[in-house]
Amino acid sequence: MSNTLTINKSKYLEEILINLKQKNQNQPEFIQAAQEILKSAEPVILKREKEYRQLGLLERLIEPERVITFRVPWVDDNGRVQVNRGYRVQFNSAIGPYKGGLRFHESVNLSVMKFLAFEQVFKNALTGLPMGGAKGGSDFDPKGKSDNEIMRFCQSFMNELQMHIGSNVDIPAGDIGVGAREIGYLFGQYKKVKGAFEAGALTGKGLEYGGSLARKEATGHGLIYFMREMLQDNKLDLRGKTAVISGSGNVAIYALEKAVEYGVKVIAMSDSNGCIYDKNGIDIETIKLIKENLRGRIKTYTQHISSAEYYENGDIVPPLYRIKADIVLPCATQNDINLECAKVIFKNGTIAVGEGANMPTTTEAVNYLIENGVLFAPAKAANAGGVATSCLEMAQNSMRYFWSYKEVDQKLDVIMTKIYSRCKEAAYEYGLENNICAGANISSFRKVARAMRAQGIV
Ligand code: NDP
Ligand code: 2IT
Repeated sequence: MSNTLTINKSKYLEEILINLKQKNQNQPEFIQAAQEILKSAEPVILKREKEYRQLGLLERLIEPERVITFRVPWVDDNGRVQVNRGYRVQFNSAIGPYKGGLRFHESVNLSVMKFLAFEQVFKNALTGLPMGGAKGGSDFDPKGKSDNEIMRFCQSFMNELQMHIGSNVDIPAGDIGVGAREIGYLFGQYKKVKGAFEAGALTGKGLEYGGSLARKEATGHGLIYFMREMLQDNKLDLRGKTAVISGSGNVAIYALEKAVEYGVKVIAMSDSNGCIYDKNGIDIETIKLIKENLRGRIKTYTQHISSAEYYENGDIVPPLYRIKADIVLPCATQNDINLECAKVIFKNGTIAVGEGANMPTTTEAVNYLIENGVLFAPAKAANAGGVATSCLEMAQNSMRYFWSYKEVDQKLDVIMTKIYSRCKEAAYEYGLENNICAGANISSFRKVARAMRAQGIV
């Protein structure tokens, strides 16, 4: 079975990769994401090298259409002025208005924003729905802030962002640190400043004011639908398998929920401090109580469930990845699974890794896992259910109507199933058989490239 590329080299691509590194020297995450797509797309690029060069296609593909950074001043509960940096990277609008989440986390910088926006371009293309790619956010740290501080921050952030978004322009949603509460405050301020109820300008809204049923669950549930397809295709079944999930936020919680529904025993979950292990299987209601209601830390799970143990992070391999499980679902943040982790995961006999988070696995670790025959579901395909359901939310907003939970969920299932087939077919077409990662990159690259070619040099 051939899982790696053995092809001629594209001179054009080689020049672009050098240029990418030179021009973005302090942006390691962006270089990593761009290199991965471009290298995977090499067989496609080779076929059309001359034409792409004439069109400057790759030069344009790796340069965001627009990068906006702005000051976000706000006043904390002690009356002190705080200043954060806000971003919106509008990367590519070849197949639709810009679309992508907002991240509030202290680690946010231009490199992180650009990598996420770049990934979003290709993820959105894979959904088959009309969305370009963007990402935004701030280096604001929401941990320990009061509701009023969160509200004042969101209002200040939106005072600037509103100039750059709109239902046909750019449609933000949530990501790390931005959930229902933040979207509510952001939408309220957008409505006030615009003087209009433009529901389709933000997604992930509350159900009372234009949100979609099943959006909250969509990324995690979609991940499990994708894993179901991948396993079935390899004559395997989710039922009876064990799993560990990194993170305990929106994506992780709903991956847990759907995994349990499919008969998977999830034995460990984590946050940025450490992980809990529960040999009886993690209790979803306790996790929801701790994370969604109390906004607490995962270690408090052991106060509710006596069979559980807590392990603090410390080693290069977080304790979560040392736990033996059939399935590993990284649902926290980027570059969580490094090569060392990948080696432990393989040694533990894991059969499949599914990326709920964006780029949670380093390039070396992805290559190692695929080369060693671990089934690998890449983020831009496996976690696309969130943004796809955001698009369903926009569709409902345009219709001024809403679908039932079942209707949205069924559409999500169909979308995830189709994404898997697209990846699989593209991989086969290029002789890469089970390499779903390469298939996802090739399929989405082709679609974006075709749309850019059709629209001329813009
Ligand atoms: P949340 O804010 O709801 O949860 C994030 C979780 O990841 C928390 O458990 C958090 O732990 C953990 N985490 C965050 N940063 C780090 C870090 N530096 N190291 C270790 N753990 C960390 O975010 P989401 O669940 O929405 O997002 C999780 C991932 O999924 C992200 O990569 C996001 O881009 C991706 N994603 C999200 C989608 C969505 O619809 N929300 C859609 C597609 C992808 P702690 O509380 O300790 O910080
Ligand atoms: O990374 C992602 O796909 C998201 N954070 C969701 C984006 C969206 O617009 O729903």
